[in-house]
Amino acid sequence: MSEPGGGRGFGSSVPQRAPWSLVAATAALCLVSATSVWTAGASPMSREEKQKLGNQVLEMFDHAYGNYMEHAYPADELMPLTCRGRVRGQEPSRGDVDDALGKFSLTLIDSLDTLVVLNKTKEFEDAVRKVLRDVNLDNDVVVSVFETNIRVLGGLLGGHSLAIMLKEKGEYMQWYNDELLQMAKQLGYKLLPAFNTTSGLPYPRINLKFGIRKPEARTGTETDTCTACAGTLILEFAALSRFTGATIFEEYARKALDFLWEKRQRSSNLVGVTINIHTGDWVRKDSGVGAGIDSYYEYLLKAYVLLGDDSFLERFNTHYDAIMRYISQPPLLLDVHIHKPMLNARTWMDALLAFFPGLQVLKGDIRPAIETHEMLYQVIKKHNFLPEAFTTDFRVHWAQHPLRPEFAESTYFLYKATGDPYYLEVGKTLIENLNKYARVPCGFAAMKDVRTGSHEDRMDSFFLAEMFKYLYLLFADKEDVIFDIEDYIFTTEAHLLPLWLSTTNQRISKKNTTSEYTELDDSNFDWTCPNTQILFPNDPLYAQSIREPLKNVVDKSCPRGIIRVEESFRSGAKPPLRARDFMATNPEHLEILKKMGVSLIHLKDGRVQLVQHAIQAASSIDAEDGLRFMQEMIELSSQQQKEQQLPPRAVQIVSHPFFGRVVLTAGPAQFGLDLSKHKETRGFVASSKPYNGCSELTNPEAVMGKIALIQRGQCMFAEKARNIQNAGAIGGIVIDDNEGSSSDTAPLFQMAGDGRDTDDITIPMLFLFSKEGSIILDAIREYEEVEVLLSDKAKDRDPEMENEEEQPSSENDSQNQSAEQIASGSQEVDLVDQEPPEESSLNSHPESLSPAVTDNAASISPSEQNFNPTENHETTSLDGECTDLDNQLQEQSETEEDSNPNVSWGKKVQPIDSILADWNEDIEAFEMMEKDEL
Ligand code: DMJ
Repeated sequence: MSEPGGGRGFGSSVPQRAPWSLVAATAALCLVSATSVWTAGASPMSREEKQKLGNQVLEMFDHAYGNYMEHAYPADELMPLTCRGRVRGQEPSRGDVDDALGKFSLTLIDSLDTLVVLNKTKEFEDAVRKVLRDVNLDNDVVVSVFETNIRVLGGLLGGHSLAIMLKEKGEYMQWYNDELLQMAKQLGYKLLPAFNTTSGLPYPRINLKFGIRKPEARTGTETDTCTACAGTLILEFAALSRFTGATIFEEYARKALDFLWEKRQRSSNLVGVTINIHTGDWVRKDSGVGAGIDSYYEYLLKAYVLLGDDSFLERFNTHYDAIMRYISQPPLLLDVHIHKPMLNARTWMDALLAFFPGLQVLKGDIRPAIETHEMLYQVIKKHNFLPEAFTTDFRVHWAQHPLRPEFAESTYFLYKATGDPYYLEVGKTLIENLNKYARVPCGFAAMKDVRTGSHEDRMDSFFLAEMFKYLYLLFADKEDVIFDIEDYIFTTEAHLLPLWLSTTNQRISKKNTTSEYTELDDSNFDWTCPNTQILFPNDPLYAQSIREPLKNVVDKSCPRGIIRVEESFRSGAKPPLRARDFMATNPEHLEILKKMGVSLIHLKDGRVQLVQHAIQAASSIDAEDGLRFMQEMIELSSQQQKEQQLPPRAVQIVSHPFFGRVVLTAGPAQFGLDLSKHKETRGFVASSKPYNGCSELTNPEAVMGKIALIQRGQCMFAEKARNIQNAGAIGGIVIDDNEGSSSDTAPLFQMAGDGRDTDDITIPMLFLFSKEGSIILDAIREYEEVEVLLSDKAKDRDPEMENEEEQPSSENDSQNQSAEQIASGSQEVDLVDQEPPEESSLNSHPESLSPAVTDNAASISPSEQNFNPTENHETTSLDGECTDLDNQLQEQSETEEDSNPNVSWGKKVQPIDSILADWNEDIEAFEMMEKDEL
């Protein structure tokens, strides 16, 4: 084994023509000199302030890690709202998301190298001992191969890398004898059976104890996997091979990569999102840089950096060229079809693509990195966090945010590349938002809905593995980290692997499939990490000058079609037809439709269906206009649909020790006080008697002036509301009687009236699923007096209290003070009013996406015809079956109380198969994100 730090370069395989490739090793190296050339722009941040922010990150990490260790360990993850461990099988299943959990103390392993980066060497030593003592890798549990590789194998290898570094320094870890590496090897062998396919692509899941296929394994029947799932193994597997000398791991990972490369779409050089692991056929042919593909690209470039193997760079550059040609529309990155790469596959972006600017820095392509990062930052400024998906005109498409680190990662790399203090300010905002909106007494909670500020009982392990590393390193000077970070490369989970591995145990036979297809010349290297002098030719304001034109890109966004309209106006050409202007009775419009390949089908029931066949368009420009028109039509219709729905509401616990920190997602009512129009209602809670609220209350004195808690069931919602209102309650919260139900696992719905006039109900009523409701009930048991705020969006806490709580006066204070102690400083919370949410739509669950549009045509066409736009494929009938989505919605409305036809999201909606097909594509994409990548 080479000496750490002994072989910083790439070994002899690095070509002479790329002397700069040494600086490509990490992004930090890429533009080191840029820091010193910076002279103006955003005000520089003082060393003191950077240190203060660094200390704040340390305190936040302690809060997250300390609560995990105290309340969750040895469970895989912390549930920060209920303050306990998430143990698979003991909580309601969240579906594929749970495949990351293998009963192997995931968060502890994922946090190992973070402890060293954050200079917590003593804690690292303790943590390693715990892993060696407690962690069992032989559980009868089916886990995701991808997640287990990046989080657990990567975590063990990152821990090992830093353990040997510390041991060599001579102070800590003197007892360490490669035990983490032995565990990593054991895990590596456990994952190998997944590769037993003819293609060499791994099965997506494996049973840690029984492997694949055997009946006991309960897995091995899958046929598809995502590209990132099959293509994100090489760093960990190669490191394992090189650390141990067992070449099989690197060989298997290379074989999977070789197969993906072979299968790329040859004319576009793009890959799809999902591939059949047996046949190699693309199952999903859309292609972007976010969910499902992201880290495949990342690993090609980083494999080159770590292993010094040209073929990886060649492949990366070939793909990168295609990405920049088809997917990159700065500042946007939009999915396309691999066979028709000029056509966008969707009109929204997902949050996972936020890692891409960081990768572009490593590549050395700074301009588009700055542009995309700036766009993402503006979305964050609007919603405090990056929603899981947002549209091209920056509306929230999927409102969840599980504290993902990708944006922090890109911010760190851009700062290293540009030295522009603007990126420090960005990091500061991220820290503030995390403390303000995600911090709860027992850790940090994911956002269930960035618009309402409501929480989810979830703190994913990647939050500790990645977020704190990148934030800490952003503010750290070289001397703040006890080793040289530039000797390591970050895996996709931010685990650290030493660059000296490039020259160790290079016994793998390399099959260079690349040159069969790509003619290599110097241009293949053109983009990669050029010299800093070329990037910043004496222009210290480089980054700022790129951001400037994008200053208001989000606030003043106009749909892309509008840009085209303006362009055509300037050029004198006729502007393309906009969906909102379309009238089915206007012959000129019908003519334009025809040119765009869009046909109009009059259905028997009087409705009209739109179908586009790009091939029938008069020209490729008309085909593009047609596609845009169809997309606009879908968006317009769904937007109108959403506008008819009530958005979710928030129940915020404001009394001690919560002080507004815990926010629960609540369903609204179609009757009673409308919280979006009125001020929020605040009050102490009291359980009604009878608890179901179905008859006159026997404890009016207890609920008088309070917010009554009532159990769901046995009578109509409106009846419950009348009974508690008559008893003097100022509001009501209906708690689901279905034990274990949660808005994590069930689509939210709105409570309907009882078919009678409900104007007499004047108090606000909200609905909580059982799990969210029990957080309030538990709080009553523990603290007796529990005060809540019912509103349309969680409100800020009192700024004074916030200062006391979140700006620790010294590092020691901050690290020793528990959140509860901090919070108990003030009982009086003066809540600040906020603007109502900007979107009136609700999509906190993919299932709640409203699928159809049919009743809204009046605003589009005076003829009150209904439109059924479909994208680019044939559709013949409107009478398609309801999809699962509709069935789920339907189910939600079939309870005894909610018999009103308007009760559940989208129930008013008439299903149309072609619209559903489009929405289903979105939903599938979301599901895939959950399934394959967290
Ligand atoms: C992490 O587990 C990894 O970064 C992965 O590649 C994608 N997403 C999550 C965090 O969002």
